[in-house]
Amino acid sequence: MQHEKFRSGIGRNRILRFFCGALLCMLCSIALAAPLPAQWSFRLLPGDAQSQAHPGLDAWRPAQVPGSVHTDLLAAGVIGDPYVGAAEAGLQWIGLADWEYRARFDVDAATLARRHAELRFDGLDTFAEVSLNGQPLLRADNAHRSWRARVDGRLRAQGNELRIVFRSPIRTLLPQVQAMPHRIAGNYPSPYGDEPADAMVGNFARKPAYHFGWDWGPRYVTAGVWRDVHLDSWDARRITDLAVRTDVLDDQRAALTAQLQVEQGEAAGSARVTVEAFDPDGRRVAAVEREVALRPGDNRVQLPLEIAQPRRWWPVGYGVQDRYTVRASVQGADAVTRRTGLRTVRLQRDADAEGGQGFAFVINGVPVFAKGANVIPFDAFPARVTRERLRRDLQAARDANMNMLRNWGGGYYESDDFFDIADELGLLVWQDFMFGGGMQPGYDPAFRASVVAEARDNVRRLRHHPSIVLWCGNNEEETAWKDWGHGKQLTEADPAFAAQVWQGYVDLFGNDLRQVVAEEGLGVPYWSSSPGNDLDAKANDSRRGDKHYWDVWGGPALPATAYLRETPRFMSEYGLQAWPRLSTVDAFAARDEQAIDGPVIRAHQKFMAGKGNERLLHYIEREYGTPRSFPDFVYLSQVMQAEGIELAALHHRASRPYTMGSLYWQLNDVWPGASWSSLDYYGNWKALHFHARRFFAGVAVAALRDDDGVTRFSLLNDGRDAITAQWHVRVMDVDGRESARQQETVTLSPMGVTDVARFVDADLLKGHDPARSVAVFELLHDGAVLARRLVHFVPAKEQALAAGQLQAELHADGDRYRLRLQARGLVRAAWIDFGDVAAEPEDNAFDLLPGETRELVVRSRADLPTLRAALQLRTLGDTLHAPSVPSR
Ligand code: BMA
Repeated sequence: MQHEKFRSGIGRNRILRFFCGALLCMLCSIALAAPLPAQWSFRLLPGDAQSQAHPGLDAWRPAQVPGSVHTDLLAAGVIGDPYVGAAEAGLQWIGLADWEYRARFDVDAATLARRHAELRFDGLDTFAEVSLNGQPLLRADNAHRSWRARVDGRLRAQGNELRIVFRSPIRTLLPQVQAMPHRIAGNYPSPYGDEPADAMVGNFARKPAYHFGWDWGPRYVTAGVWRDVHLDSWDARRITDLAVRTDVLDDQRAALTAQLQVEQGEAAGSARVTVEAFDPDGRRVAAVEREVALRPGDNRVQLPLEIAQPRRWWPVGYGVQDRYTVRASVQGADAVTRRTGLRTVRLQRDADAEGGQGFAFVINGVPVFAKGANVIPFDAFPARVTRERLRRDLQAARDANMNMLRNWGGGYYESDDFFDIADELGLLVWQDFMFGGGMQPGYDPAFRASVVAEARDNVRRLRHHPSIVLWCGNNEEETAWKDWGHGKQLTEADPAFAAQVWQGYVDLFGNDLRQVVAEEGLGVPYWSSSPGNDLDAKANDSRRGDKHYWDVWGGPALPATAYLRETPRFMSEYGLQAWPRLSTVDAFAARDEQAIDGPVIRAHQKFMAGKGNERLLHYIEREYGTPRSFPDFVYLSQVMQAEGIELAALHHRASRPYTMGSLYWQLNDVWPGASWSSLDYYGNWKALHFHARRFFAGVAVAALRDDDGVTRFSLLNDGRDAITAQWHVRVMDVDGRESARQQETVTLSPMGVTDVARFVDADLLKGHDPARSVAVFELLHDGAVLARRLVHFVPAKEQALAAGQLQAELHADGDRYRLRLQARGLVRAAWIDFGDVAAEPEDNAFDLLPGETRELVVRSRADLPTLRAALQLRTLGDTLHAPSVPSR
């Protein structure tokens, strides 16, 4: 916070800031309409077919709004926890039933006295029939958009009743899907028999796709009021939208245009419109006022604003995240505020001499190498996701030196909280529209109109967030059609229909959504599909556009070293799975259920319909050998994931500027289970997340050894300044005897890669035993190690790693603890675990050289004896060579 430092000595400014801040808070509260204060209840719709198997559910029970029918049934004690055990099969009936929600509410005199009123539903999931006081109000069929209904004169002071019937999406859509002579590709078929595998409805519903099950999460086809309901009221007019467009942004000035939407009542009139801008310290830095004529209905009002010496919003690592507040007020209407950041964004698409085309984000004129991960929904039931949970996982992303997250298209458009936190933390967001895979009826004009309404809604809701730097049409639809056989099969079966489906795709993603982003997106670029090259002939091309690479883990299941031979322009997906730590597994499986092939464990492993552990074993066995117990399996899965993804990410970074991004699959989890995530459902860091903090650090060492025994050594510097430092390469045996050393002073170019050398094994080993050797590549500055990477010459299972090489002592130090570690011989993949005792070591999942010591801070509320008793240490040597199977 550089600007804070410059100002901190000036007392008068502090006081001014306090008052301006307080004023802005008041303004914000005016702008946020409070949720409808209502008593909500729910029931199975009387007469529903499920009532025979589930009697008594047509009685009203208390409901939570925002919420979902599954969480309401759980709270009512009707069902058990959908995340515990193997609960899914027994809960699919919920998605086949119709449900009814009811809200009873009173309206205060001030609201009643106003001329106009509107009920706004921020999220109805999905096929909903809404009535107010016994009269129909609206019908909804899209969970991704908000729905509004005017209720002028329809409210009373007491005893209003809102009813919402939610129809089963499966039963609603199945007849039309079954009537199709040929089907379009869906995603994951239900293994539970609630929906026929050859007539999947998910792609026909504008409902979060992952609710129908995904390869990292359960199938819970839920329903309900998943976002807030508001009652808005006004008299002469109201502001329905405020956007701030940046027209010019340089060091001297920002020229902005405030775009207001003003809804005027029945009579034309005129009103004074004021727009003000407040700088990050709360000082008013610009204001404009104008009398405008207003026609009945919708009016667009534009006012120019100019800010001198603007403070820019930067992605983390490039500068501060300054934000301005813009306030618009119209005489006779409530004021509206928007918090925004000033930045420019450009997608650089330079053609190269080999026929390739780049893909790079340029923010405020600076090319940014994107480092980060893909984000999936944070829960099967989105209303359970609190701001605290979002902050926890986004903060963890920033702490791991990420600067970009991709919001993947199979979920839902994230909450305002998500983007507010991303803005604050300087995380760039690649935002997909909500299409997760397969194909959809783009040939149906009504479907497309629904998507356009949804897109307009969300782009308008989110466009003031400086974090959003790309709107992307969908996830993997184009590549699925072109490369996975979907297009070919349908074309063979019914060429005319296939042509219609493809044309629908082009209309929707090539035209409709592009146009919405051009009209509403305030200059943020649009990209039709990930992976793709914006409707180029080839969809997943390493030389053009962005790339998803799944030959490692997926398809041929190549070894992780294959990552080194895949060099795309921007890697937007690649991944390896791992299980979460044992305390997370304990949350859904009893200890005696914890077996690699146990039914509860398989129920929480969604890849290849529960066979994902076979894929995991394939990778673990290749490099580390066969795990001897479930805890070994969990640990080795994390080591494998971390080491594999590290190889890929460093290779992507070392390929700069040809490659300009590396987003691994995936950051977070939807529930406790096996997945490609680096953070588990509870926010615990897997080994990968600790590795990410090192391999995404601004300065890092890439020493990448391929199967041919060649190690490419380069130094990475994302910073905007050159760095002069020293590199060392040492080769030693597992007991620390050094056999070779080289070192040199080097200047690392800014925002780039400094290639140092290529080593063949023989140059490094000089005849020493590869199984007993390790090469240590380091970058040092003033004697301190800035970055290090170890290179091994044989798979870990063949390396001479011994058990019992790590010693630990834990001491209290004021309100925290210090853990002193000492390695006798080479220690790989040390893992510090306190079991069920809450304790966080400041680092984990690291290597130690023979003889090396390291001291770590541990934070915990537990006392010293409890912590000492809980402490468990593991290393690769212990896991592969300890005489007995470790217990816990
Ligand atoms: C990708 C994604 C997801 C999926 C993941 C893991 O390609 O787009 O649909 O969950 O792979 O298989």
